[in-house]
Amino acid sequence: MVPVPGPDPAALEAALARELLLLVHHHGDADSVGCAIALAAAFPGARISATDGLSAAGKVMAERLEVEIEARPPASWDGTVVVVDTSNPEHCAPLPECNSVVVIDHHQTAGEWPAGTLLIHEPEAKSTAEIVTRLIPELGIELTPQMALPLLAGVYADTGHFRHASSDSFAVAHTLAAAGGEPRQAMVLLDRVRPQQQRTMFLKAAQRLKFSQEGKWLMATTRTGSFESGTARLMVALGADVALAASGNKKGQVRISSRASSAAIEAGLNLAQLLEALADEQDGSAGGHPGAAGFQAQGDPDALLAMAQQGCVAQLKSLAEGA
Ligand SMILES: [Mn+2]
Repeated sequence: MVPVPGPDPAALEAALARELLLLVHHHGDADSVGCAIALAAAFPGARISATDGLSAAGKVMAERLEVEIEARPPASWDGTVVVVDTSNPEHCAPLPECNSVVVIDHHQTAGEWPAGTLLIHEPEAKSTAEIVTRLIPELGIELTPQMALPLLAGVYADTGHFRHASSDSFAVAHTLAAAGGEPRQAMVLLDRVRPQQQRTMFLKAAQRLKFSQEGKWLMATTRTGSFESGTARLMVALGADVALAASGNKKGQVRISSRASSAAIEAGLNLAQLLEALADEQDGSAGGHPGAAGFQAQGDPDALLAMAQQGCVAQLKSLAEGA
C-alpha cells in the first residue's frame, strides 16, 4: 500500500490528540459516514456530525452500526474538526469556527480551506476509506473489526463494488478483511430494501411490460405511475437493449424515462438526441445522456410512448444498417 501523503506527522498527531469533531459532507454517503465511524472508533470520545443530512446509504450504515450522528455541527469547536471525503468547505458548510482543521479527501481538486488546515489529499485514491485505512496504522493505532467493517463498506461503495477499483483498493480491502472487516457483512451494511410502495410500482410496471425484437436488439416499454427512471433501468437489467417507461397524471403531464444497454450505447444509440427531437416536435423538454435520458410534455402517455418507441426502432434500424 502507498503511504499517506500530506502534512507533517507531528503536526497531524498533535491535531488529532485534541477533542475531535468528525464532519461528513452534505447528504453524507457510505464512504464519508464509514470513514467517520472508523475514526470515531480509533479516537474514542470523538463526535460525528452530519452537515446537511445523510444519504440513504449513510443513514442505513449509521443505524445498523448503532452509531449516533448529530444532525448539525456546533457553531464553534475547541478541539480539532476532521472533515472526511469533502473536497470543498461549501460541501460541509457551515464549518464550525475552529483553529484546528484536518481534511481527508480523495476528490480531484481540493477547495479553499481555512489557512493552517492540515490537508490529506489523495486524488488517486478511489475512496477516502482507502486513505483512512492507511492512515490509522501510520498513527500507531491498531485497526479493529469495528473500524475495518465501515471502511470496507466505504471502499465497496466508492469503487462501485470494485468495478472502478485500483490495485491499491484491493490491497486496502485485503488489509481491512484481515483486520476483521467481514466482506459479506460490509455488503449487507450497504444493502437497502426499497420501500414496499416502490417495489409494488416496479412489479406492476413489469406486468404491463411489452417487448419486441428489432433486428438483434430487444426493445421494452411499459407504463407506470411513477419511478420511471428506476423502472427503465430495471428493464435493461432484465435484458432489454432499450427501455422506455412512461407515466401520465391527471393534469396531462407525461414523463418518459429511457435507458439503454452498454451494447446499444456502444453501437451508437443516442437516447438524449432521440428524446430531444421528440420534445422539439411535441413542445416538451428533454435531456440526459446517450444511454439514459428523460422527456416531459403535455399529452397522452400512450401516444407519446408510441412515438418515442418509433424513434428508437428507427435508430436501432439505422444502427443495424451502419454495422
Ligand atoms: Mn468518497
